[in-house]
Amino acid sequence: MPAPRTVLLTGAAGGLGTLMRNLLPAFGYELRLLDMRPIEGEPDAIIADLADQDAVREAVRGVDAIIHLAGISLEAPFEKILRSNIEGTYHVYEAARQEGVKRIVFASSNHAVGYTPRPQGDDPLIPIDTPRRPDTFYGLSKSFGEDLAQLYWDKHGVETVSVRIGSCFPEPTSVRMLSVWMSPGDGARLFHAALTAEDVGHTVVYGSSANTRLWWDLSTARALGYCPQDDSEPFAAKLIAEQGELDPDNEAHAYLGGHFPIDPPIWPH
Ligand code: NAI
Ligand code: 15L
Repeated sequence: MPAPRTVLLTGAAGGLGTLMRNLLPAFGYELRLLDMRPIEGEPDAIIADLADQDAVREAVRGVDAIIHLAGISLEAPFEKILRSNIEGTYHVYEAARQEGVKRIVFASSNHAVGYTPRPQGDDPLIPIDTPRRPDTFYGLSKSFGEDLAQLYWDKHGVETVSVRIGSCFPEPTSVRMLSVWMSPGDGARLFHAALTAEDVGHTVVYGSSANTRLWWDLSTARALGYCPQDDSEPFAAKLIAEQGELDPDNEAHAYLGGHFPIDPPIWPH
């Protein structure tokens, strides 16, 4: 597969989309941006809802690969998740099939496995083939996306790297995030590896930095050529002083998905 150059970035107006549209051009990509919201300073961005199948197909036409970030990024009523995350992701895959785009990087989430107990003490790291345990309708939609990716690989030869992203923000802001944080720089390195690795078929990886307090196994990401360069540990002392260590008796600290299984943050729109 020739290295992709032109890449459609869906969800480009969002938090992660904004970080990636600033970082990925340094790797040599020409980004085509799409979001349902306008993007300040980006007059050429495609403003389209993933519900509009024709608009999605037009947006995909002529690109070498897709980084699919668009969607509801927290818990929401099922009907909204269905429209943006389930039907919307189907529209992206169908457009890729119809337009001959052979590589997708799908923004899955740790919430596809959010009910998995977090490792404590000497527990082993959580493997990538741990059973799916979505913690919300949101997590369920990411589980669907991973299965959709598998179907489009097996049936149509569209390759995907599904990245179960931990928390990709400029800095970790909670003690849990010390374990699941992905620095923006490592996020860009992981997306670049996912775009350029050969013969990925459908590969599922966890998306995080090389955190000292890591909860999961990064080996499938490293096998793509991903070399994380960051670690959340420099933020640990301050966050622990403010918030305390994770409490084994607190249910909101018991699971990989943090408080999503107990008290999920709700999409505001
Ligand atoms: P965000 O909520 O900041 O951005 C999502 C973007 O998608 C928004 O700009 C929104 O307008 C757009 N969008 C939503 N529905 C759409 C639709 N139907 N059509 C077109 N555009 C639509 O979320 P964030 O943090 O940037 O996350 C991006 C992706 O990565 C999401 O799929 C999220 O589930 C996933 N993810 C992010 C994590 C993180 O730490 N930021 C962690 C795990 C997964
Ligand atoms: C996600 O999937 C969300 O999109 C993001 O906003 C964070 O809440 C992240 O998971 C997390 O688990 O911290």
